[in-house]
Amino acid sequence: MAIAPSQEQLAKLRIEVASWAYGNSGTRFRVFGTPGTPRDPFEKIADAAQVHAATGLAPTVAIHIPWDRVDDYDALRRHAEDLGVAVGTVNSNTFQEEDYKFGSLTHPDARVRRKAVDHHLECIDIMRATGVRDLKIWLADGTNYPGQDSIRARQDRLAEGLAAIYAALDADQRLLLEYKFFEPAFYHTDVPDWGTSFAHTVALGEQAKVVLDTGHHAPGTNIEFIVAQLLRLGKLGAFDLNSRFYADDDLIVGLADPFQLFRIMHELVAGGGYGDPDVQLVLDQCHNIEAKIPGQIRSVLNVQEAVAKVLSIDTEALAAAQRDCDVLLANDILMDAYSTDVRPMLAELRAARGLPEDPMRHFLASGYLERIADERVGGAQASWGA
Ligand code: PSV
Ligand code: MN
Ligand code: MN
Repeated sequence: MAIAPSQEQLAKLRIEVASWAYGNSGTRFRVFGTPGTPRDPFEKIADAAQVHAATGLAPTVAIHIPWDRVDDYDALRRHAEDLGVAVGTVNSNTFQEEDYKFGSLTHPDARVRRKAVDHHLECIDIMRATGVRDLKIWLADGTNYPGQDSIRARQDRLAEGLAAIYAALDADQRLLLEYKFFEPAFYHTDVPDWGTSFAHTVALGEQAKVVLDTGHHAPGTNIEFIVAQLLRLGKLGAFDLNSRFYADDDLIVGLADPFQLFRIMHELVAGGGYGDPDVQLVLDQCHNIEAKIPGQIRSVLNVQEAVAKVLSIDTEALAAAQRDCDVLLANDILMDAYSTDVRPMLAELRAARGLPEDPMRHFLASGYLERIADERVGGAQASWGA
């Protein structure tokens, strides 16, 4: 009942990886080090390029400012290009400075708000220097206690700050606003849900879109519904992909709930977002205990498998079953595609494109991990936050 997707369809997949996935990360209990961890943004990009070389799926690398601040952004851009990749989304950061204790764009003090806007203007300059289209904004802003600040006034300040940032964009650049339901603020968050992000991005204009991070929803949320809705509204700019068991766990995409990933990708394909460069797929993950580059390879392959399963859905038969209100048949058609072992077809696709048929084995046998462990001794290892 499942169909065989064309290689052309399968080959449209592009997944952006994020520089912070290659640095050390952990929990508030402990950050574990790994031999060979990058010491600077150049080394992070070198590691990310390995993921693309092994899979052909990850041609761009998101950066994070200030973690990836360098003196010469043109050099960073050239370095990426020399390694066969490009710099991707620029992520701002207004959550690690003392000034931002009570908020950034929403802060009651105009001086702090100005500082937060200026940080985004710096990010836009970096986008120009690196040839990047997208600015992604995730704010840690919120309050911990009822009455701490005016929820409504904070929305007004947020709208004002976002408008100032939006006004600085070039015509071919985009502002992507990410939402998250809680943490680090616990009583209220200033951009907690897709509705809030949608409202602000609509007010800003066409160049503003919503980022959907799969880990940023309450348990039980039907994320694929949000995907369908934002695509219909023309406002889904990007995904941050990861897995969660409890909250913002940032685990390997597709490992906690592969069926959810399939359902999300189904709505992406059904809504016309698959293969559309305006709907970016990005990994926002941290590898606390597993090896980072293999963790990233596994992640992009998980997304590829989910997409291949979705492309195996017999959409005509599904539409007919839906028209007939044949509940069980419709579900059967979907589940048949989900149960398809797509690994052989993906190995064929890779072979046809001159890629290793087994990217993970190929990478592990390449000696890259041993080489960086030898070479990158001394110096501070990069970590989530530096
Ligand atoms: C914090 O929750 C976060 O994980 C957001 O998802 C951002 O996308 C990411 O950090 C990088 O700033
Ligand atoms: Mn995210
Ligand atoms: Mn997150």
